[in-house]
Amino acid sequence: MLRRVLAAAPPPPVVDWLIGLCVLFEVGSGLVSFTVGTPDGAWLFWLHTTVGLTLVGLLVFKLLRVRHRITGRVSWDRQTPLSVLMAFLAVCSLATGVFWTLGGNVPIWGWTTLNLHVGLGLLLVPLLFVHLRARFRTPRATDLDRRAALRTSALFVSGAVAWRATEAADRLLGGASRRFTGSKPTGDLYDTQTEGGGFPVTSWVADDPDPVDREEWSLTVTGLVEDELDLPYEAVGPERSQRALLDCTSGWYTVQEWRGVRVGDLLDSAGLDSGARYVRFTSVTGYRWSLPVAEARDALLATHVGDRRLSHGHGAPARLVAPGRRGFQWVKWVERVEVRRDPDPAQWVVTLISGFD
Ligand SMILES: Nc1nc2c(c(=O)[nH]1)N[C@H]1C(S)=C(S)[C@@H](COP(=O)(O)O)O[C@H]1N2
Ligand SMILES: [Mo]
Repeated sequence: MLRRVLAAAPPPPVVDWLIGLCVLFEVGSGLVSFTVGTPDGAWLFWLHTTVGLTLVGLLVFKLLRVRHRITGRVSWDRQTPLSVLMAFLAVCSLATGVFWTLGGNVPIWGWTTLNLHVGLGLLLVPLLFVHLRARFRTPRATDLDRRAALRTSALFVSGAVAWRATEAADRLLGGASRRFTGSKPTGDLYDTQTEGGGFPVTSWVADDPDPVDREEWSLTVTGLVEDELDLPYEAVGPERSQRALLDCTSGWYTVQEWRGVRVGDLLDSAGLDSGARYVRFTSVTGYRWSLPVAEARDALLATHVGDRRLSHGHGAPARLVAPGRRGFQWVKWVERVEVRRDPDPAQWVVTLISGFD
């Protein structure tokens, strides 16, 4: 039986290379997927799942091949503990990924199984490089013959079939409520009654300001505008209402009725200068995100959600509502709107470290 499984494997060096490449692809596609919020990017999630399931097959080949080195018939060398740890992490990150895909979730200290999947996957990257330093071999031409190519293709086809099968299984298990991003309705994950607006308060990392006093707060509109604005809370009046879906990369989503001021109206009051291309929203904490002007126009600075004023946790006095963007881009506690010519690559770092002193 084991021999028959191994007979379907590409040559060992090819398996090893494919594992390395697939892991890197999974980490890359997983990180990029954090920025996908509209269905035209759904293919990235399909690809991520297919390559992940292909990786399951590759790991089976690899573990069957090296099992003697682990079970001790060949004595351990200095690299073996690292290899065992990597195998463990790889199996766990694949298992958590598949489990989540099938609708499962076992929260641990407020972490969803999707968070765990991401964390385990990221841990693998540094270990992979250490492992490569010790065991790296350039592939030889003889490894890459036609048979190896056929077996490799067969493996990816099996991965794609397995992906379709998990989709079907998921539908049978009632997973239709999940988005293409993998996110589930909050009610599946949290006791929504205990949370302010019926959905969880989530801050990406360490952003946790003191409550912002509405009386002292004001919203400035600056940058490439004809007239700078400095608006008190009452002027950010909730005259515009919009239903929008908030999809957090922790794996939950919620549809809410948001009310506030349309960013396009703010920009019209201020008047745009000719070079205006981006609008940057900055929180009292420094956390910030930019949107292209056209997209920003349709965004909302919300002061209310549902029939209530925003709670502190959800970003009072005002937070960005950016339909089609992922949750981490919906800046909370916004105090400054800046019209700019250039994009803002540093926002990627700022969002991660915001709140750490
Ligand atoms: N200033 C600031 N805004 C933020 C965050 C943050 O940490 N700081 N977290 C973001 C993340 S990751 C999400 S999912 C949403 C969550 O909004 P909620 O707490 O109202 O559910 O806010 C976003 N806005
Ligand atoms: Mo999030």
